[in-house]
Amino acid sequence: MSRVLTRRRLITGLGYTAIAGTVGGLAVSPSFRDLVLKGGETLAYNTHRLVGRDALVREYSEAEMSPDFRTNGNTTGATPAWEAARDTGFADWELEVSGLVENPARFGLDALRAMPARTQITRHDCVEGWSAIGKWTGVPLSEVLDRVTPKPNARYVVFRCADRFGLSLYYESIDMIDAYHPQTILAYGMNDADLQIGHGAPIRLRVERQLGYKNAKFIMKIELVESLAGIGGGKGGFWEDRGYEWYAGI
Ligand SMILES: Nc1nc2c(c(=O)[nH]1)N[C@H]1C(S)=C(S)[C@@H](COP(=O)(O)O)O[C@H]1N2
Ligand SMILES: [Mo]
Repeated sequence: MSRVLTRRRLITGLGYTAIAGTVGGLAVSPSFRDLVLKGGETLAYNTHRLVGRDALVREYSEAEMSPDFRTNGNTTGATPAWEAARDTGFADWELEVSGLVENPARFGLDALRAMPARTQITRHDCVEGWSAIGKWTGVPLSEVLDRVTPKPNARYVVFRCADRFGLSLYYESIDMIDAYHPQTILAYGMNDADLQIGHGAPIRLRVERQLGYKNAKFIMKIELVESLAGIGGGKGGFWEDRGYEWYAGI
């Protein structure tokens, strides 16, 4: 628990400091006060939306890749379905895509690999204070969404994972803007090899404008929803339910 609070203070603390420096004694409007009170989350969200829905994060060269990319959080799936799929080398694994879509579907790894692919070398920033530059290959989430046709009231994409802390399964969520961002991919490859189990095999999310914990590993199911209220603790992710920001903009 103390680790959670420390991490949270790190993010929101930075936001407060930055804004307080700018405000310095100005009479602030109610909306600006809102922004200050909500801290870094709102600031990062608004900044990203201002620079544009498709603004790309920096991509790096092969020479800049980290020699070691550590794992963090859970390093294996733990549900019977994931374990059974792992035992077939993920040949039997299927991604379920459901919720507010016209055509719910299931995609095996071969089907995902047959879709248009994207490779990007990006920097992963963990809220615990480490970063690593890695090469990710996968299918843009937009390609998958195009095949299931989201309904107009779909507002969030929820990622259901196969690992747990205690009794709680890991999950995450992003909005439709990040879902359609060109660098948002379902990665099945890392550093020119198949995605290793420790990094979230068979697929993990890369959502490059946000911190490490948003990048869900061991994905089993993608669900489109209108509200995050009924899911987990209602805050949009495993760590969000424990105090982290939902919008973890970098
Ligand atoms: N399913 C799942 N996804 C997860 C985690 C996790 O524990 N379970 N940890 C998150 C955190 S905090 C980080 S920093 C990254 C770590 O990814 P890596 O193991 O590839 O370094 O995965 C994120 N995604
Ligand atoms: Mo992290």
